Amino acid sequence: MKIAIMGAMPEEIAPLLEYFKVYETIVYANNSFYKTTYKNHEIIIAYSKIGKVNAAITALSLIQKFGCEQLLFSGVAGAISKDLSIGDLIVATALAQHDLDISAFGHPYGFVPEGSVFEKADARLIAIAKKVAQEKGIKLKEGIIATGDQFICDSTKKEWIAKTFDASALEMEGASVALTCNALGVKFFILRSISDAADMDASFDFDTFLQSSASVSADFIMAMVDRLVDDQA
Ligand code: 4EH
Repeated sequence: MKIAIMGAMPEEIAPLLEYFKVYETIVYANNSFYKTTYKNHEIIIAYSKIGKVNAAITALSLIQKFGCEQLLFSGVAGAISKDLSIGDLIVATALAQHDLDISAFGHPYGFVPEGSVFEKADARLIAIAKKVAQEKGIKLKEGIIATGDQFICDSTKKEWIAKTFDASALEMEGASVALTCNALGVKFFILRSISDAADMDASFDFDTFLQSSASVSADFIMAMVDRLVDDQA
């Protein structure tokens, strides 16, 4: 089985590259892809660069160019839900684009014709994650993640996203990865560890906690990968 592990920023995949140590670098579509073998399975790791378009290009490359059959996203997010603190983990049950707006024509926020507001994540991968979390005694929250091409550092904007999409966390790539994977029938899993609360302190908190929260997410992804390859064996 070929597994893709994707992040948006170098910091989000650095712990994974460190874990695997030996990998081949392949340049494609103005991006680097890192190919490694783990317990007889091929794993391709990449960071997309920030934002929905970059993330869609990378997800599509991982699927169409590299033939990945499952995609795991690892990274950080801004918290919306009050029970998410810095370093906590959230897995997306569904994702929406909070900055997609043709409401002028009577459509709901996040909706375009022939699309849907929410892209659902794979139930089996979420169930595996819950099992892994339980076994390791790790707190793992499930919820809706809202995605948009904006770093949110404003409580009013955050509250609007919270109530419009019933979202628990927000970031800048997940929904476009979800849309890409669902369009191509590839199972995906979006995991984020909290780096900030998307409020007036967000940019400071983000800089402070990016590395540590990215590591929390990457560690959990590695536990997931172990489970996925063991299930296949
Ligand atoms: O990839 C972008 C990064 C911030 S922008 C989205 N990531 C981190 C998740 C995230 C986030 N997204 C929106 C964490 N907190 C968020 C928030 N709003 N409050 C960035 C940061 N540093 C350097 C360059 N770009």
